[in-house]
Amino acid sequence: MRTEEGWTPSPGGLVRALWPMLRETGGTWVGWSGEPSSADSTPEGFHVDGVDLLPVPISASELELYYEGFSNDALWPLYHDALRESTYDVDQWEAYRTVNERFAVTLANVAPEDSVVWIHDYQLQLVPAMLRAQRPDLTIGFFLHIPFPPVELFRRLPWRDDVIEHLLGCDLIGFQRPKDVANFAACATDLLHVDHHDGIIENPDHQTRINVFPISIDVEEVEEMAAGRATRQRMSRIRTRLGDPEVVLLGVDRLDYTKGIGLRLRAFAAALEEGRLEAGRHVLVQVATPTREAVEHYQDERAQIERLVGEINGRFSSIGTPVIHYLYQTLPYDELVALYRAGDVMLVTPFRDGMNLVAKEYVASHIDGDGVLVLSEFAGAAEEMVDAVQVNPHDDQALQDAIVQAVEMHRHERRERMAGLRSRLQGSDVEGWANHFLTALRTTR
Ligand code: GDG
Repeated sequence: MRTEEGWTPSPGGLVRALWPMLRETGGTWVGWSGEPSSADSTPEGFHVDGVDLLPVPISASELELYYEGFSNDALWPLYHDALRESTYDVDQWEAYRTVNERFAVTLANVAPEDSVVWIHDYQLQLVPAMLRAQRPDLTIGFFLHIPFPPVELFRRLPWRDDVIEHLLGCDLIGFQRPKDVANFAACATDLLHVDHHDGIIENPDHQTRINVFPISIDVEEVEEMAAGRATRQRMSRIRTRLGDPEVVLLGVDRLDYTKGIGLRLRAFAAALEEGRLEAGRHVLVQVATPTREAVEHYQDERAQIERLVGEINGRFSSIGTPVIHYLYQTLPYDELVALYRAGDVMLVTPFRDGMNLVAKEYVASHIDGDGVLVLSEFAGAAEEMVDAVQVNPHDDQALQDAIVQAVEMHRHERRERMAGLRSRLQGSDVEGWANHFLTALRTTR
């Protein structure tokens, strides 16, 4: 992305995990710059903080067809339990192919002989085979950040065989959960009749390994930020401005229909209605980060959530003390960490989520050893975060009960659960995740 200081990589755990490695190994980061440009342009590579960056151009119309269209209006809903109807459009598919081919050609041109290429996420699923066809010397890995759907759903995709065939161009494919590995194996064997045994798929000229690599966060960085004086001051300022409530409940999500924001708001309102929670004593802060605003499902979701916030505040607030504080904004990361620290109860209630890093960031921020995480069973993070209050977000009553249980939880139990969550998280940070994947990838050949 472009800032006043020039081009910098978008902040985030992935960048933080891979940057030091790329700097050490002299690797190149190939990606979209974040701004549309002519598809024929050949952008210059540049060097930032010891790493070579090479932008791949994507035009405004490709963004609409490839990114907003095929990636986020066909694949994203399909891969998340078909929570919304997917649009299957042949022009979007063609644009997806074209952009994937452009990435493959760019990579084929820059990758040194016999080097390792690591491709990320659902927007680039065709790149592996396209790249292998041009550069069989390369070792190719792919990590899917979102769930891989069960075969009954995946079958709906008109280009289902192409997607699997192209992913099988990899030497290693990493997934978040064992279920994603099983779903992918079932799709590959059912649709393409390939031979699969012990996490290895046999292709005519190579093997593809499939395995689980649950992603994590930069635990140390979040902890350091949480411990800082500025964060502590910010945290107490937040609580004061919220009217010093007994319990601050918190939600932080991209405003995405997979995240279950509406359900959570309704469960909170129902608990107020039934007198299990009380305005003034209990306050909910919901940060909803703007995302994919050009896609209709996202516009609808935003309108529904904002109406709901208005209804609930209208019904339960008094002047100067709303029950829900709603921010449709992207906050600076240090402010987010202060909010995590200020949150006594964190609500992470997606219908489906590859992992969910917010849950991990909340736990890392709670260096005080207190705080309760309410976590959907349908987040990938639920596999590891067994000390959270886990809940089926489709069950209104169970969700309301989980929220009330978290609010009323005795200090002793809160601390015990948080200790369990924190000790598991300490042992699995994003650097370990990246090392684990790359070591597995390097040993595939
Ligand atoms: C995909 C998968 C998987 C959020 N609001 C703000 C902000 N954020 C940051 C959080 C967190 C990240 O965005 C969100 O990560 P999640 O994992 O929760 O969700 P997705 O964006 O859907 O990510 C997911 C992930 O990939 C990684 O593999 O876990 O399942 O869907 O880091 O902190 N950051 C800032 N301001 C905000 O307002 N600065």
